[in-house]
Amino acid sequence: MRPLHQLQTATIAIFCTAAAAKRAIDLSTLEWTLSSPVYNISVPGRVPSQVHLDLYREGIIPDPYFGLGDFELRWVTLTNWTYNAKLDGLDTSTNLSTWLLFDGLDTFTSIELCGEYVASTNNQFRQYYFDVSSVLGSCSGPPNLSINFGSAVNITADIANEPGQETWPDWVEGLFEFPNRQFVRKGQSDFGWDWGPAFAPAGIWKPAYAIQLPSAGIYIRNSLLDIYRQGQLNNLPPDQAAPWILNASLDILGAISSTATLAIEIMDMSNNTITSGDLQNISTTSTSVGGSITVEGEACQLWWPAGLGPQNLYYFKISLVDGGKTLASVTKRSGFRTIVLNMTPISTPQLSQGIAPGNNWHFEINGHEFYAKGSNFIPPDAFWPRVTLAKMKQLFQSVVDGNQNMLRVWASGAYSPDFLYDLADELGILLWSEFEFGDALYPVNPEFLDNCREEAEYNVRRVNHHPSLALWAGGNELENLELPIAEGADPGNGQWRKEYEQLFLGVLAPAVFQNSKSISYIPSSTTNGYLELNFSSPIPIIQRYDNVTAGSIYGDTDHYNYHSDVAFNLSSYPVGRFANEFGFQSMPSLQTWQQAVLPEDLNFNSSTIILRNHHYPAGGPFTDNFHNSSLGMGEMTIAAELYYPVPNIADSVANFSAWCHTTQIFQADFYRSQISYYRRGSGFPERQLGSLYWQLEDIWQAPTWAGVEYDGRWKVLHYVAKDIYQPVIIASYWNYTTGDLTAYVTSDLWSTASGSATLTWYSYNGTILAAPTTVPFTVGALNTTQVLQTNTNALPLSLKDAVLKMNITATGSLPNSNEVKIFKHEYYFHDLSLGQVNLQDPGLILNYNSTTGNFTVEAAKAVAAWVWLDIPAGTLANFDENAFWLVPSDGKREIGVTVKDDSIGGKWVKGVTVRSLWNNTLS
Ligand code: BMA
Repeated sequence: MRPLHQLQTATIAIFCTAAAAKRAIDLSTLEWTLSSPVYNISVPGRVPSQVHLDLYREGIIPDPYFGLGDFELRWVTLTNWTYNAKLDGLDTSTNLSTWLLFDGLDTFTSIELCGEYVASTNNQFRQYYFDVSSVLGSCSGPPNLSINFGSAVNITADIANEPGQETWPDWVEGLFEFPNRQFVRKGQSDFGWDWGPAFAPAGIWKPAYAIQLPSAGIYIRNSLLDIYRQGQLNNLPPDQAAPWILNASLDILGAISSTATLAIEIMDMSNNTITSGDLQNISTTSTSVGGSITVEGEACQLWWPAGLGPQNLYYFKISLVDGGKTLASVTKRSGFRTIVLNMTPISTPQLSQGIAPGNNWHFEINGHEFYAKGSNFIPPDAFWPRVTLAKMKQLFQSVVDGNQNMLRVWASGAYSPDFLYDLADELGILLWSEFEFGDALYPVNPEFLDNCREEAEYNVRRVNHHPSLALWAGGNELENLELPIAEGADPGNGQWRKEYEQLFLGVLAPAVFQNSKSISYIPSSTTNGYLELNFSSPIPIIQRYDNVTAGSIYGDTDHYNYHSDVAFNLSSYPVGRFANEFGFQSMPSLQTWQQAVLPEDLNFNSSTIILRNHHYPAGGPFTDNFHNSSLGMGEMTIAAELYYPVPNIADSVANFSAWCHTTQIFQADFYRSQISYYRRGSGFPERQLGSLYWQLEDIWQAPTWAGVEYDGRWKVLHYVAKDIYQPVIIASYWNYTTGDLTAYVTSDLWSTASGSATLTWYSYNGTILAAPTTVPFTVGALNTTQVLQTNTNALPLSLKDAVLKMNITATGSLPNSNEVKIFKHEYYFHDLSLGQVNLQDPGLILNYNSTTGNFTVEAAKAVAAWVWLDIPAGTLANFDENAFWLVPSDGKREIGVTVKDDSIGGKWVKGVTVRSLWNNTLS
């Protein structure tokens, strides 16, 4: 048993020294009171926190995540709350300026100091700062700071009802629990989503400070570091031989003198200076100062994503200097890399390689094409202030352990905190990041657009230095879903597209392009890319939309089909350059349900369980292909019944658990089928170079698309994705209508790999039906090669009785490594429905070896389908592999385990059980 791999010491990526700042009071140190006069509640509050968290801690409300808390606690959401504290510790003796600085207020507030109104806020994602010197000057008695939070649900309803307010055609706003989310700059999924609860929380959700400055004092409130190749332009592959340009700027409180300059020092991780110098081309405004410097490449090692090379990082100390004196400085940890989303037209050389015409749509790291393997990251909790570094380390370690190198940080939660980017920098996880707009169209009045601009600039500047930052996208499913709905409802009306472009090309694109040359931007997560990219135009991007030529391929794809009868019909999958989301729901494990519902609710028909599934019937224009009209519960049940023997176990809890597990098997199998299909596309005319499934993890305990449950437990999906995301894989591709069956070896290595595939037909009783066939193969870099072609109608066997085991051994090298490695993978081809085949008792034997800390499992009697080792409640651990098939001739398979959280001193080992699909047939 191994302890969880230790990450590098968590770094504080940003050290701020504000030499001349007199005082910075952390508002979390004050004694806060949270109150509601309406409900006559007054309890201690915290910063950073949210109302629900404080009420729960103080015993006023039960655990919001338990049972139907999502519905029962709406009274908390529908009222106003006040956070109040005495602002102790201020220096009132001298002539200082005093500022209140909030890194995040959620969301509608009215702020008062000393009983005097200071300001109102209406954007969860902005940093707010207010000069309160004059208010303090006239303060009688101890300064009282009071922040009143209005109900976001009520206020957005009022905004929606304002005379002349914008409206959209039906179904444009993806509606979940509370309507009108498009009118507020707040986490859109706070209003409910199809995988999450609707708490619409309120509170001072990020750190806050009172800053006191002498007249020449400076406080750095935000900063930008952009590292790019000389001559680089966004969205275009740069010259990898060009020197690096470092562009830095500081956003400050206080006054910047016109003689101030900037200096930079680059240090390695042991704080040894590598190079230093003064920034050139200094430009100063009243709120910021910036400049740039050229750095020759040799001094610095490149940063690579996981599996593609090392994650080299450096410290960059940027100092504001005047008259030989350092006024303030900030140290950021960053790295040298270029990452580009290449959407250029397919070139003549590419056409001659067999790539279909149209446009590219793939990422390039340091000038190399690579296969992006990953998933979509949603908010890890409905209440961000309780998301801990420890929990995120576990989750991101699972990402890397799962052979993933990219996450799409989905558009309708909150901008990720720096510590998440820090972890991603260390672990090599690319974060395709999105502005928080999704599944709706948005207002375009000047106030709203200004608010969005402030939000975008702050966040672009805050996170730009992270080498893990891979892309900015304007929002989720706008061009493939919301615009077509609006335009379909109102054909010929150009208003919707014009408004869309105002926000996503007119406001958000410049927020990226004016602050960063290193990051690409797309307006919508799913998109056909641009028709034209011209940086001398005021708006550099002209979008392609549906301006397409038949036979050409342009963009990325989004695929949801809840008709599970076609789940394994390969022709139902989209052909594109990159799959940015696709998925299906499954139930969480019994162990997870036990955290959130009463014992009597542990059954499929429990209304608590059903009501925690928020994948409701949606209706609207996409009822048929996007949202089946049955509930999510029905979709999962139908799929389980179609493809597997369904459990009918006398013990009702065991039966429920087996059902939950069976829905997970279908989910994982469906995703595996798509992932192998997309990956094979790397060697097909579509030159497909990415698979990000929906969704990495859960926000709470519920039936969702996640592969990792709320507490970090891996579902079947995460194991299966880990398997199919290995660098060199074999998979079968079956047209079950014609019987055509092929198998391909696909590799995402950057050099050729070669080896052999062994194909063996087994009877379900475990006997070998025919001598194995061995097929040698060579598979090129980022390519695929066929190792089997047959037709199942011509086989001298019945798929009811026979299963094909395919396994490969290949030698090759990982990118940026000369070490020769052996890659192994196996895959079973079987009949469409395992409910119809001749499954038999596999005679599974599970053992634990206390010397090695490993488990062994064998199928002593017959073929075992979907072998599953189950960890009891209370321990967070994952096996090296799980959810695999075994045949008796495999003998004992040894399985390592990584323990992440064990509160019972290893006793859980005795509680591990093993099952396979055969168990579903037992009563
Ligand atoms: C897409 C995503 C999410 C959603 C998921 C499942 O629509 O972008 O908005 O949660 O599919 O329906």
